[in-house]
Amino acid sequence: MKTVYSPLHAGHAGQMELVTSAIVPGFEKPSRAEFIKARVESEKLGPIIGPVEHDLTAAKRIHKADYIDFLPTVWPAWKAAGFEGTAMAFTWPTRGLRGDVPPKRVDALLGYYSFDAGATFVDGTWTAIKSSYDVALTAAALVKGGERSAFALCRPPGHHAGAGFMGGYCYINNAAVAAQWFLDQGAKRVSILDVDYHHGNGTQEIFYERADVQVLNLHGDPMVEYPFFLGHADERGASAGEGFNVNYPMPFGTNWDAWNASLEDACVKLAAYAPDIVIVSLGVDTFEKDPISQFKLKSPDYPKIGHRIAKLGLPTLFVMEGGYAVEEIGINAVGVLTGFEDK
Ligand code: OKP
Ligand code: ZN
Repeated sequence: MKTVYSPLHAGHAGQMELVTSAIVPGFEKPSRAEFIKARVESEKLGPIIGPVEHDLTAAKRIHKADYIDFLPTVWPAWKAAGFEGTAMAFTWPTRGLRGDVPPKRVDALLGYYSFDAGATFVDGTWTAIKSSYDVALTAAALVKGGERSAFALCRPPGHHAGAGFMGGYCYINNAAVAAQWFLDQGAKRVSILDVDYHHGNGTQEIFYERADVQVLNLHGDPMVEYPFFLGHADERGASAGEGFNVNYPMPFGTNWDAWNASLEDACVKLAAYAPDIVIVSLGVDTFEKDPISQFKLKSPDYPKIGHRIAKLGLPTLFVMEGGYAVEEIGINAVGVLTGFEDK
C-alpha cells in the first residue's frame, strides 16, 4: 500500500491547548506524523510519495466557501492585529446569540467559525491544513486509479470539522472531502467508517441528510466524552439520509471484545450498503495508553481491525485522524494497515 505524506505538516507546531482547568502544550503535535511515517518505513508497508497540489474546489464541495476562504487569513490577521502566541477562539455564538453576523475581528471570527478552542493557529498552520488536504486527495486518486488501498497520512486531522466550522484539532474534513471527490468522479455510494475514539461530528453533519454517503461512527459516549454535543445512538440521519448515519457510542473502559462487536455490526451494515469505496477515518486513540482517551484497545488489536476491513473486499482509503500516544502511534496505525494487507 502506498502512503501519501507531506513534510509541510511540521509547521503546525508549538501551539497551546485549553483542557479542563489549564492551558498546556498541544497533544496534536508534529511527532505524531513522524512516528507513523517511521513505522511505515520500518514495516516496509510500501512507497511513500508526496502529495499533488490541488486548488480548493474539492474543499468547497462540502465546506462553506466563506469558511474555507477564512482559514488562510487567520494567521496574517492575527499578526496584523498585534496578537502573539497561539491564535485561539474564546467566544462562541451559542443559543441566544447571533450566529449569522460575522464580526470584523480575527479573534472573534475564530469563535464564529468554530465549536471549541481546539483548532488553533500558528505561523505554519494554514500550510499544514492545505498539505493535509492535498495528501487526502492524492491518496484518493490512487484508489480511484485502481489501487486496492492507499494511506493518507493526514495531519492535521479532519473529522471534527463541519461544513462551516473547525474544532478538535480539525480544519478541513479530509475524509469528507475525499468522499465527495469520489462521488464527483463517478462513484455512486461511499461509506465512511470512523474508528477514531472521538465521534466524527463534522463528518456526520456534512452527510446527515444524504443517502449517497453512509457514515458509521465508533466512539466514546458523548454523554461523558468530547465532542459531547453529537454522536448519540438515536442520530440515524434525516430526510433522504434517514438510516445512513449509524453511531456506536461506547462507555469508558471499552475493551477489544466490546469494541469489536460494534465494528462487526458496522461492517455488516457497510457491506449491506455495498458502497463503491470505503474511507476509514483512522484514529488510534482507542489505545489503552492514549493520554486523552478512555478505551482499552491493545497494540495486537489493531491488525485485527485492518483484517476485518479487508474482508469487506472493497477499495479502501485510509485517512489518518487522531491518536496521541506518540510512542505507539506508528505501531498501532501501521498495524491496521499491515493487518489489512495480510487479509
Ligand atoms: C481529535 B480527534 C479543546 C480540545 C479538547 C479535543 C480532542 C480532539 C480529538 N481544547 N480535546 O478526534 O482525535
Ligand atoms: Zn480522536
